[in-house]
Amino acid sequence: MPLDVKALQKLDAEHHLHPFNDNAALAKKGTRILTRGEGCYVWDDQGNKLLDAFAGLWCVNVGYGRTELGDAAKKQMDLLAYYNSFFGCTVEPTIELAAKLAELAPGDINHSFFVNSGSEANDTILRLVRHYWAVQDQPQKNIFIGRVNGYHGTTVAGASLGGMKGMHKQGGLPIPDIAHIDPPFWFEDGGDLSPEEYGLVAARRLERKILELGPDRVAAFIGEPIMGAIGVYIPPMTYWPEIRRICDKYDVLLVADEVICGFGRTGEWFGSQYFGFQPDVMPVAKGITSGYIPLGAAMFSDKVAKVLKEGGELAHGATYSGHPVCTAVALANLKILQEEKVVERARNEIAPYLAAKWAQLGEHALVGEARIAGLMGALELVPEKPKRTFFADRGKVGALCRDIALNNGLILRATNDAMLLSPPLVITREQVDELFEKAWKSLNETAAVLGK
Ligand code: PXG
Repeated sequence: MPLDVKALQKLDAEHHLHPFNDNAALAKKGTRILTRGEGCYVWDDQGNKLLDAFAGLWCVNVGYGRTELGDAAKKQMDLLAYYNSFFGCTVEPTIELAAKLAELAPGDINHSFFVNSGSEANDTILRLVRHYWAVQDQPQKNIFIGRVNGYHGTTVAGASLGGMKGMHKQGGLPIPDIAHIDPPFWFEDGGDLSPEEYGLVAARRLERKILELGPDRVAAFIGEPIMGAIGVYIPPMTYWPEIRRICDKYDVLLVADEVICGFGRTGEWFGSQYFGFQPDVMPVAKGITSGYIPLGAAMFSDKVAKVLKEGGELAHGATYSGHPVCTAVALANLKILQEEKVVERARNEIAPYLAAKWAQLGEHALVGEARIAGLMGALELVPEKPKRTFFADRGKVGALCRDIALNNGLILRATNDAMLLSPPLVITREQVDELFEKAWKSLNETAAVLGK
């Protein structure tokens, strides 16, 4: 039976609050209802087939429609739909997933605390890292340093660690003892420096902030290896090793937020591996289940976990910490990623091909920079190429181009005037060609609307 779209839209407008939306405006316009997915495509309520170049919300790494994941969920639900990890108990898939993550995660990041989302992973990290210092008689070492325009989720701790001003305005954030430094964004901020020189300059902002606050007050630095939501800011290769050096010098824990970068997005299993640094703590979510079911984890190195394990009772946890259905689906998802060599294929076969196509899009008159790392990229739309400047009314052109692309059957996300790319890792070369054609056409149509 066809969907009664109008009736559903009415119910949606009446009863459903949407995240990151002007809900009154959306109610007038009517929501788009997605109905089906397969591989890199989704279908909407009008029957339109859309190439999802954003993998849902940076998460559908294995693509849509993998029935193995549903099979794993059903099998676990039939066997034992729920049991918790409190009272000295747990369940088999949760143990197996913790061990699998230890095998996959870089270096000695061998310990997982399970949660339901990336935001909760960061809430967990804020509490447990502060606890880590407190049980070592340094309760005053409790300040987290994040970055302006960083994104770490929307819970109280997540949004506070993040540095988005618009989010801080709602709900009285950030909470105390969180500081922010400017992000590494060469395109806007690099001036005449080479990207490599600029990477060091940007990293040394952390050192200045630690010295300003006092090293005995700073618990941790948190950053996304590549800043996603703000517009895929890919730092120069010099940035992260310098951050690691500074954290070591002042005994500050390094938290790499791998919620987007993790599980193959950059062509490596984790973003820290792409940039060649070793984190101490790592939130993960999204790609851990390819978005098929909610799951996140706060992951810790041997050194940090030892203190947490020997520091008495952990007064933290939720009903669904280590939910068996979610961990069973994660295991099935990681099996696909490993057995089908999805990450290696993305790195060796797709990333170079995609990078070449992306560079071609970078030649468009509207594109000031086409940046890409693995399967994560952005086209920065600018008014006056080759100047590294932005449109006066930031965000309008990006939204226009996004809507035009959608009309052309291509889902891209826009932040400000950057068009963001994050396709399923299983995208084929033919689908990259389709993506290129549709993106080029959409850039042309955007330019035409702007009278360019
Ligand atoms: N850390 C990072 C780096 C993220 O990108 C979170 C934490 C929070 O995860 P949860 O599962 O709580 O959403 C994220 C989430 C966007 C967008 O518009 C990005 C995210 C979420 C929603 C929208 O780009 N990233």
